[in-house]
Amino acid sequence: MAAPSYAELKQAIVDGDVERARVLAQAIVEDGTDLVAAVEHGFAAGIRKVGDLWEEGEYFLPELVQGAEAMKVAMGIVNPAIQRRRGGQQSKGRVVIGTVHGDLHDIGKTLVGTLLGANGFEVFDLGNDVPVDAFVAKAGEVGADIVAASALLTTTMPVQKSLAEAVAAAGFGRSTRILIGGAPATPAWAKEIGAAFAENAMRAVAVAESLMRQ
Ligand code: B12
Repeated sequence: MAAPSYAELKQAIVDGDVERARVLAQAIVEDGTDLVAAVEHGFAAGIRKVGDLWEEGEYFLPELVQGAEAMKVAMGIVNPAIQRRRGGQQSKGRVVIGTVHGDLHDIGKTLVGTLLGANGFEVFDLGNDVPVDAFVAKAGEVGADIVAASALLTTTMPVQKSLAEAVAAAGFGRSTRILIGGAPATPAWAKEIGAAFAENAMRAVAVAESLMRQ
């Protein structure tokens, strides 16, 4: 199979074609493609397009769910390969990441975890609908430098605040920083709850690196 183009990767997600997404993801893992670029310009561009089509009323729930499923399958193949390629590279820091309790949106969070991992962070991804206690327990267990929390619903944003409070109260031996994101989160909200903020996965890497320097 010739190396898939970014446009083909994007289209598989827009079409919600799970099988095609699987085949293309396997192909780029095997042919040595730059996986981070392929995720950003291919698969992630596809899911952003699906989001736009949904907002414009062109796509309905079945297409949305199907696009999300194709994205999940692709990332399930690409993510471990990114980690493997990183190999024994020294860790820039430990990040515990998840989507907060009550919130099932995990695509953006997974992208953030992927890019952090690809850029030298050790990432512990707890998935979605993660209770505050589970974040805190994992952060304590692995000695997290950063706890990163995603929320896509205005109704679940307050859980980011509860998490920031719980991490502060946990009394870890060193300062563990909170990093938040997700469509409704803003710099003002982050400031209010004492967290750092990044609006997308690329910025999350830069912000995490600057948190490690502080
Ligand atoms: C896909 C999707 C779904 C899928 C989720 C599939 C999945 N596995 O994630 C499904 C169909 C399941 C779904 C369900 C629902 N959804 Co929905 N969904 C979306 C949609 C269209 C796209 C989200 C997405 O994946 N975007 C692509 C990713 C790449 O972008 P992102 O998530 O924003 O992430 C980027 C940044 O925000 C940031 N980021 C994200 N997380 C983090 C974390 C950190 C630490 C950092 C630093 C950065 C960061 O970086 C990411 C990468 O660049 C959005 C609309 C939208 N445009 O956002 C609605 C949206 C979020 N959903 C919405 C709603 C209402 C729902 C439902 C309640 C619908 C319903 N009535 O059942 C349910 C909620 C279920 C639940 N309890 O969570 C609303 C939320 C409105 C609100 N203000 O609260 C939105 C905004 C749609 C709308 N306009 O009405 N949804």
